Amino acid sequence: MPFGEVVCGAPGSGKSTYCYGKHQLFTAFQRPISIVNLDPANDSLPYPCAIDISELITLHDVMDKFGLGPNGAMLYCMEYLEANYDWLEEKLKDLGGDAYVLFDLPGQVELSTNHESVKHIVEKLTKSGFRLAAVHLCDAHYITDASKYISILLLSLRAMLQLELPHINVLSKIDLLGQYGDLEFNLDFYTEVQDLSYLANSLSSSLPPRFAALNIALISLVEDFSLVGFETLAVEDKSSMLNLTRAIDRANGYVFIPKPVPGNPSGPPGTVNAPNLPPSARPNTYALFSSAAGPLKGPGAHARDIQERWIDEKEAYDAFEKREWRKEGEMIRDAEARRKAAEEVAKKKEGTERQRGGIRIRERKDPQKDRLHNQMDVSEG
Ligand SMILES: Nc1nc2c(ncn2[C@@H]2O[C@H](COP(=O)(O)OP(=O)(O)O)[C@@H](O)[C@H]2O)c(=O)[nH]1
Ligand SMILES: [Mg+2]
Repeated sequence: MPFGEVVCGAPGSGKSTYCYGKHQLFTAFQRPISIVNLDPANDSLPYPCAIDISELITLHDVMDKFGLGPNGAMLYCMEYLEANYDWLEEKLKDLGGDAYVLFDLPGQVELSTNHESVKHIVEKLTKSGFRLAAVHLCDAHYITDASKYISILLLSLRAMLQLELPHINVLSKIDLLGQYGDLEFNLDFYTEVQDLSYLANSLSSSLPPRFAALNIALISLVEDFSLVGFETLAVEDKSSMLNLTRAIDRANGYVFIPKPVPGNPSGPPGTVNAPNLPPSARPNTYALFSSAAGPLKGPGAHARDIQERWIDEKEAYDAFEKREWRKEGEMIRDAEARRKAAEEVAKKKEGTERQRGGIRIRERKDPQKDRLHNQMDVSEG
């Protein structure tokens, strides 16, 4: 059963970097992963790409051929991909039934908010058996300004309603947030989208008074849907990537698939085999569902920890991590030196043994000669 993520968000929000980071993380964990580049304007891809839309169509070709600008050409490319979905389907089949696929989308927001082609492609993928989640990246610095925050809330909400997938909104580049000065509220206010009426004051101070009613209307629109919340991401931080991965695994259902255990096809340790019972009565189901639906635990799982790590105590944490990396580097260097020294000793020992073995062979070589020697000794004596 193939799983996947539709990675969308504005240009520069970090989509391609996230795909590359996830590829590195999953490769280290030996989890399957393939990346499909669906951005025909992506000239230099940072990640190893399994399927590249530029084999089908490129932005430059469309611009040259039809005299379109970059935005029009991008819409044409997506419509062309939709019309030639068979091409994508064939290539995806080659990745196998257990593939985990990241779809790196172009940055034009209208593709995931109002244009229909991406929506139709996603529908076709879902029909063909893909379990997908949308991962919508928004640059975290937008939360430093109330009106920009409202605009990313609306954008995220619109993408959720348009794509109709399990949806994870992400504040990306959270490691840079400390650079933009103090936040008006704690980070969890923004990630959990708490009582937005607190923003009304900030909004009315930065906009003319005639917008006050509109601001209130926008705020209550977001609150009425009560759909938007944010995870956070600093792509180079392992625990941040792991927390996001757990949230996405829950959204697309990957967490419900027991991990294969080498040599044990019946499942992970402790699995009780009861295939004849209905699914809801199988003894493993409760454990599986309660761990999948329970709260996320571990370092950096809560917005308070993230605020401490990246905003309040960033310098102290950075210095601590540097010290830990240095220690780890020294340990690796020491271990390498010890390994080399042990190799040298083993080599020397092997050399001496070979020498000794050679003497023994010479000693044993000619017993007849020895007997003659002995006889000569006896006769001389
Ligand atoms: N500091 C920081 N920079 C990031 C992060 N993610 C992406 N970037 C940078 O943001 C820029 C745009 O990223 P890119 O992946 O090309 O964005 P895309 O247009 O959405 O694909 C690049 O310079 C990345 O190095 C992050 O988590 N932290
Ligand atoms: Mg990109």
